[in-house]
Amino acid sequence: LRYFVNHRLVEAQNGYIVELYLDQQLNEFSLEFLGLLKKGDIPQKADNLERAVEAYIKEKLPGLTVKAVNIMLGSLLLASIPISHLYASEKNAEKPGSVQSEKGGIGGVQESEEQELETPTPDIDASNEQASGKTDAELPSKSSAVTPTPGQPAISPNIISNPGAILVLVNKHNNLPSGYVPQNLVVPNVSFSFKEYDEKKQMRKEAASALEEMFRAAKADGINLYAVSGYRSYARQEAIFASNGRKYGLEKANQFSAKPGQSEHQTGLAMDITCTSVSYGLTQRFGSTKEGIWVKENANKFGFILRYQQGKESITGYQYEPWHLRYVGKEAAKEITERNVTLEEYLGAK
Ligand code: DAL
Ligand code: ZN
Repeated sequence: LRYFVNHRLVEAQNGYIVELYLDQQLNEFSLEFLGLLKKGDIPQKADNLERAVEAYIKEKLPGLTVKAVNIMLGSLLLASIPISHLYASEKNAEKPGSVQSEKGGIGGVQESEEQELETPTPDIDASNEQASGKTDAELPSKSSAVTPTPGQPAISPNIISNPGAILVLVNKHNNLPSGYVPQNLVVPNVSFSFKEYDEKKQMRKEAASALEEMFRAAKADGINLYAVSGYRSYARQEAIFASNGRKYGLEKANQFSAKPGQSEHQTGLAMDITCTSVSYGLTQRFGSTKEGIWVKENANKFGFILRYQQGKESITGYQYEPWHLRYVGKEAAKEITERNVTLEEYLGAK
């Protein structure tokens, strides 16, 4: 039984309060069963709930420093669980092999399966993990075309004041506020490389509709596309970048993986896509498949651009990513594509 369908992060001192949204279909009986309707009974009578909370955070928010968890039913706050309760039960569980994270958050107690899958074997030879479509991994290419620390700000980056704008520029110079969560996130009705619900299936409504339109048009042309990874929270990006940093070193990692606040995925306007012939991987080989070529030629008609182009690494700050689509609206997408410029150049900004 999946109790929680979504979450929201609220920044707190030295960590986050995680609001976990219960499935609205849970009825009074099940809430009572969970111990939620009896205030004061937590945590003694809510073991099930706590296990569900722990599992959710480990899976969706690995590495996050969690200060407290609020259980929500719609906008109703049903219970607030301080982290000490959850962590105490984790310790008592005596799981062999568990390692306490440096940050002390419950999410970091043991790296989740997904976390480990963020960094499979680079690029070629898509691993089984990639084929399962579970990974967010945007991987380093074998020979990186990115010169040392391109696109790095000499001074501290700007904090973006209009994070909700469709033409928002997010890069190494211009960072999203850590607490920014886009409005109107929905799961586009398209094929994904994996089945189960995940936060990363979401995009902002307007981008999701455009993606649906594009996938339909592709299919009509005999091109089958699969979505892999859309919206990512600041915390998720933090965990992904940390994982890539450990594996590849920070400088190399930052050539293909954004630091938290620097990823377009946090806007809900980006989606990574793939196809079967590259085993659902996010690899530069996608660019030479018939699907990748179709996307390069047609994405702009639906309001998308290929954000990280070959030869533009010193402007974008990232290696070539033929799989990373960014929604900018039809007008801008057309001009950007026709002029063969980056979003930075189009906006006349760094
Ligand atoms: N791979 C892109 C740059 C990201 O991590 O957002
Ligand atoms: Zn991407």
